[in-house]
Amino acid sequence: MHRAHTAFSLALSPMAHKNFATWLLKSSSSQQVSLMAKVTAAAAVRTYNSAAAEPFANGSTASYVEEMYNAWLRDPTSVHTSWDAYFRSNSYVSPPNLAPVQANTLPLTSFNFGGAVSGAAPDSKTIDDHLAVQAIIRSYQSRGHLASDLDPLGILTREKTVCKDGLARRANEDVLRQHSGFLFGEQDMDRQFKLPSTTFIGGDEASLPLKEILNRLENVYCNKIGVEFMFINSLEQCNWIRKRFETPGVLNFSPEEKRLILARLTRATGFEAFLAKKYSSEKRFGLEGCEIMIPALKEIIDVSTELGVESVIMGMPHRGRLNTLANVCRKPLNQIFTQFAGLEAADDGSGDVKYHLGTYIERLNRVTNKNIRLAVVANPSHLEAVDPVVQGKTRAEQFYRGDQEGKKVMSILIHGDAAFCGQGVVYETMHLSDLPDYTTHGTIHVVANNQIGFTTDPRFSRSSPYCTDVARVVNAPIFHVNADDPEAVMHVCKVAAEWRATFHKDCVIDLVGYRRNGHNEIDEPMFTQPLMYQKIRKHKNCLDLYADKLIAEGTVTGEEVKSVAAKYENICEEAFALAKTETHVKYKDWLDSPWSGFFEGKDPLKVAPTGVKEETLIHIGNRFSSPPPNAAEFVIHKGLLRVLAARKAMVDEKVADWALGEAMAFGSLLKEGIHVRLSGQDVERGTFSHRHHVLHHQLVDKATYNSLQHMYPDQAPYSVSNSSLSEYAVLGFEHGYSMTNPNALVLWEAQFGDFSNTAQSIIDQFISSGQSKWVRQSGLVMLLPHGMEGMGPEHSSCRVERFLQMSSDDPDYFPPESDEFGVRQLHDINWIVANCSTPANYYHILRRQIALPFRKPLILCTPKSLLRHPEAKSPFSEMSEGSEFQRIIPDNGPAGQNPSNVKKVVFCSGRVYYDLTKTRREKQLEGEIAIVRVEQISPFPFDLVKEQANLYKNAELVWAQEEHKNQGSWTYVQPRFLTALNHSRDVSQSDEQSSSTNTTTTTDHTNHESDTDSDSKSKPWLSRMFAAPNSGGDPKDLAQTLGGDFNAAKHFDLKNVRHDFNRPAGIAAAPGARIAKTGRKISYVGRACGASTATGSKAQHIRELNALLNDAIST
Ligand SMILES: Cc1ncc(C[n+]2csc(CCOP(=O)(O)OP(=O)(O)O)c2C)c(N)n1
Ligand SMILES: [Mg+2]
Repeated sequence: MHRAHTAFSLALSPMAHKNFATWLLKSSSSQQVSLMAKVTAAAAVRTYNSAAAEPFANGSTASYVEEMYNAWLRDPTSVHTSWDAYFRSNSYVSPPNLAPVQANTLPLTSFNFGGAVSGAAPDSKTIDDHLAVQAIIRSYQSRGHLASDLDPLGILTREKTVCKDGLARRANEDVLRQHSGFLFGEQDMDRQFKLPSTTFIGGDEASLPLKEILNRLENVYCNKIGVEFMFINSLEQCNWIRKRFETPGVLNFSPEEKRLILARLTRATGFEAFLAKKYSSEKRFGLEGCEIMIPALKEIIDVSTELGVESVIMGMPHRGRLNTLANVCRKPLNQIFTQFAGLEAADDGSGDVKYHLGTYIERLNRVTNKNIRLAVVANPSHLEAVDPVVQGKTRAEQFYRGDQEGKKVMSILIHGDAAFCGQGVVYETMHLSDLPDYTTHGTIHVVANNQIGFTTDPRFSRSSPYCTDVARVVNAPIFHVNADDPEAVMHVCKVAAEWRATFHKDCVIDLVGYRRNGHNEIDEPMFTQPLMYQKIRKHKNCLDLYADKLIAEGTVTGEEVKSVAAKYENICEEAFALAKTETHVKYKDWLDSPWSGFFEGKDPLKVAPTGVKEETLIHIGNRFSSPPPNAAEFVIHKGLLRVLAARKAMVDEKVADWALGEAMAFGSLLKEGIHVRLSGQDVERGTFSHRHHVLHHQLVDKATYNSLQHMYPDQAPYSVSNSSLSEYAVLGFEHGYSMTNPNALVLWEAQFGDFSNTAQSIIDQFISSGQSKWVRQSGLVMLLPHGMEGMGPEHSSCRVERFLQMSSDDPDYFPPESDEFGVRQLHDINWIVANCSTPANYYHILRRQIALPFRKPLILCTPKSLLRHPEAKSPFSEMSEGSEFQRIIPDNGPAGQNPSNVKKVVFCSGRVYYDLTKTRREKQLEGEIAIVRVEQISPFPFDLVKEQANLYKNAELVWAQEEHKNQGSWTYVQPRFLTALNHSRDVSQSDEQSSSTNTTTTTDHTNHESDTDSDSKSKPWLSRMFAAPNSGGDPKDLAQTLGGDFNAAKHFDLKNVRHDFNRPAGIAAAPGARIAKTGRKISYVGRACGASTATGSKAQHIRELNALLNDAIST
C-alpha cells in the first residue's frame, strides 16, 4: 500500500475557480464555456458542492441546476431567492445537452419528503442537504480507499475521527473534502435521506437515516477493502462495481466457505513453515505475511472455472512461487522438495533455480468438479519480463481453441509491489490489453504487496500513491485489500473473476500484507527497516488471526484448527521422505509448454524439403499480386495498383523480389496448414513500404483486403498486425505465442533492427537461453532491418554482434563432418543468426523453421535498400522443388568456375555483397576475386567455409563487412574461420605455455564421437531433455504429471538421437585454449572500430564504403 502522498485536494477555491474559468474561456470551446457556467453556477450556490472537483458529479449537479433554471424561467418565484438572484445576474448559460440525464440524476421531486410538506416545493436547506449527502456518497465511492484500513501493520492506517453522532469514522478530509464539515455540523444524523440511484447501500430501502448512510459507506469503502474505480469511463462498469461492494450482505460468508478459506490458509502457511523447518538456510522467497495469496488465487480460479474457464496461465515472480506450485497448481510436493536437494539433472538443460521454473498441470478442480489446466510460465530473475510472455501464450491458446472472447483461457499475472510500479514493461503489457490482435480478454493482476522491495521503502521507490496506479491507464478497477482479512480478500477475488468474465477487461487485486522475513530467508531486515520489523515481530500471522476469529464465532473449534494443520504437515512429511529417495532432478517435470505429439515419430536430424512445386509459387504469386475479388467496388490506391502490377510482372517472369519471396514462404506454409503470425510496428505495410499485405479501401474506413488470408480455401489462418509502439512487450508477447504451438511460424519485426535493444531482456532471458534453462523450444523469428546505408547511427545496425555473441557454438571446435552437418549444428545450438542476400534464401530459411524436426529461434538481419535492388531477385527455380536454403552461396561466376586463377576470396554477408560485386565488375576483376556469401552466420558453416577455402587454395582470404570492426560479424566469424581453415588447432593449457606455441601439441578434434558417448554432460540436449531410458528419467512420470492422455514417449521419440555433436568434454575446460597463430589466416576489411554505429554524413558514409570496397576488391 503506502499511499506515498496525501491525496491532494482538487477542490477549487473561488480564486482558483476564477483562474480555471479564465483558462477555459480562453480555450473558448462552446462546450467548455457551458461546462464552466455549470461549474460556476453550482459553486455559487453551495459550499458543499463538489462538482468542480468531480467530473462525475457534474452531470447530475448540472441537471439539477438546469432544472432550477427551467423552473425559474417558468416562474421566478418558484425557486429560492438565491437562485433567482443568480439567474437574474445572467451568469448562467443554458447548456447544450452536455451530460445526458443518467441513472444517477437525482430528480427534483425526490427532495419532496423528509420534513417538506408533500406536494410543496422543497426548501433550499432540503435541497442543499440532499445534494451534500449525494456528494458524500460519491466522495466515498471516489476516494474512500484513501482512508481504508489496508495495512495489516497499521503503520499507515489513518486515525478515525469522532463524528457528531459520537461514532468514530475513517473518512476524513482527503475523502470528503469540503463535505467533511457535514459530519460535525448541525445536521441531524437520524434524518432520512433519499438515496440516489448511483448507490446500492440501501438494498431494498429507498432512503436511510444519515447515520446509517455514513455507517454503510464507511463499512464498504473505508474498511478492509479500498476500491479504486471511479476513474473508469463507463457508467455501466462503475455501477457494476458499486453493486458488488455496496449491496448489504455481500461480505457474508457461510460456515462452509469460511472453513474452506481456513483450510487453504492452513496449507499456505504450513507449506512455508515446513520449508523453513526442513531447509532453514535455503532461499525460498517465502510468502509469510501475504499467505492469503494462495487462497486468493484459488478463489479466482474456482470462480473463473465456474464461469467457464478451462485453462489458466500464470506468470509470477519469486515471492510465493513454490507455494503457488504446491498449493494452487498442486504440483507434487516431492518434485518441489527435490529441488532443494541439489541433485544432478537426469535430463538436459543447464536448468534454473527452483523459484524460476515453470510447470504445467492438468487436474480436476475439486471445488467446481471441472477439469482445469494450470500453467505457471518459467520466468527469469528479471522482474515482470514474463508478463508479455504469459499474455502471448494465453492469446495463442485462445486462438488455437477458437476462444475468441477469452471465455475458456485466461491469464493471471502476479506481481511484487516494487516491480509492478517500477518496471516499464508492466505499462507496455497493460497497453496490449485492449488491442484486437493482442488482447487476452482480461487479465487478473494480483499484487503481493508486502510494502517493500528488497530493502527499499515505497516512499523511495515510487512517486505514485499506490503501486498499482499503472492500471489506471487502461481503466482497470483496482481492488486494494488488507491481506489480514481473508474474507475481504475472497470477496475481492470473486468480484475480480466476475469482472473479467463480464467485461473481459483487466483488473487488479492489491493484496496489502507485509514480509515477515528479509527479502529472502537469509537476509536481516532489521538492518534497514527496524521499526517496521519490530511491528512485524509482534504481529500474529494471518492464519492465527483468522483461526481465532472463527473459533470465537463458533465456526470451528481449536482442535479442528490443529488437526487440519497436522494433517497437512503429515502430507509434507510423506512427500519429503519420497523426495529423499530421488537421485536426480528432472527438468521435464518443469516444462510449462509441452508440445503434444510434436516430436512423435520424427527423426531429430531430418529436415523436410523447403522447395515447393512451381505451380504453388505461381498460384501464390498470382493471388498476392491481385486486387480483391470485388475489385470493382474496392478502390485501391494508385501507387498500390502499380505495386500489384509489378508483382504480377515478376510472377509472369518467374522471379521474386524480397516481398514476393516472403509471401511465397508465408503462402506455402499457410497452404500446408501452418498458422503464420507477423507482428511488429507497421508490419502490415512494412516500414519500407514494400510489404503491403493489407490493402485499404480508399473510400471506406476499415475496409481492407489481405490476399494472404485468401490463398486457399482450406489454408491456415494468417495474421499480420501492426503492434503498439513497444518492443519489450510485443517481442515478449510473440515469444509467448510461439511457445504454445510448434506448428506455427511466428515472426516479430523491428521497425529498425537496433530498436530491438529495448527488448533486450526478452532476447537475453527468453529467446537465447529459454531452451537451456527451461528445456523449452521456440521457433520465433526476429526480423531485424539491418544495413549501413547512411541513415544515421540509429537506423543502421541491428547489432548482429550482440546476437552472435550469445550463440552457443564453440569457435574452436570443428564438429565431425557428415551429411547431416548442417542440421546437427542447428540441433545443438541455442539459436540461428542469418543475413540472407536473396529472396530465395529468405524464403527457404523461413520455411526451414517449420521443416526442422525441432524448433530454434531465428535471428534474421533483413535488408532495407535491398528490398528494391534490381539484382536482389530470385528465380522461381531457386524456390521450387529440389532447391533448399544455402548456408553459403559460393561464387558461381568466372572466379568460381576457375578457382585456380583466383587471387583473393572475399567472404561477406548480407547486402554488401551487391556493392562488392559491382566494384568487382567495374574493376574487371571477376576472374581474380571470388566473393562468397556466408548466409547463415551462426551456427557457423565450418564445413562449407573449409570447402570454399580449399577450392581457392592459394588465394588470400578476407572478410568484408560494412559494420565497424568491433561490430557486425567479424568478432564472431574470425576465430571460427581459423578453426575452419586449419581444421585442427593448437591447444595450450595456459597463457604462459601458449606464449611458446612451438611447444604445444596439435590436436585433431574432428573425430571425437566415441570420446563423448559416455559423457552425459555433453549429450545432445534432446536426449537429455527427453530422458532416454538409461539416463534416469522415466517418461511415464511425465504422463502422470500431465494427466492420463499425456504420453511422454509419444512426445519425445528418442530412437533417432545420434552421436554427440557437441564439442568433446574436457576441451571446454582447457584454460586459455587458443587457436594456433600459424596456418591459413583471414584478414579484415572494413571500417575501423567505432563507439556507435554512426558512419557520419551520407557523403562520409559513401566515402567509407568506397574505401572498404576498394580495399576488398584489389589484388
Ligand atoms: C529487473 C530486475 N531488477 C532488479 C532485480 C533484483 N530484485 C530482485 S527482487 C527485488 C525486489 C522486488 O520487490 P517487489 O517487487 O516488491 O517483490 P518482493 O520481493 O517484495 O516480493 C529486486 C530489486 C530483479 N530481479 N529484476
Ligand atoms: Mg515487495
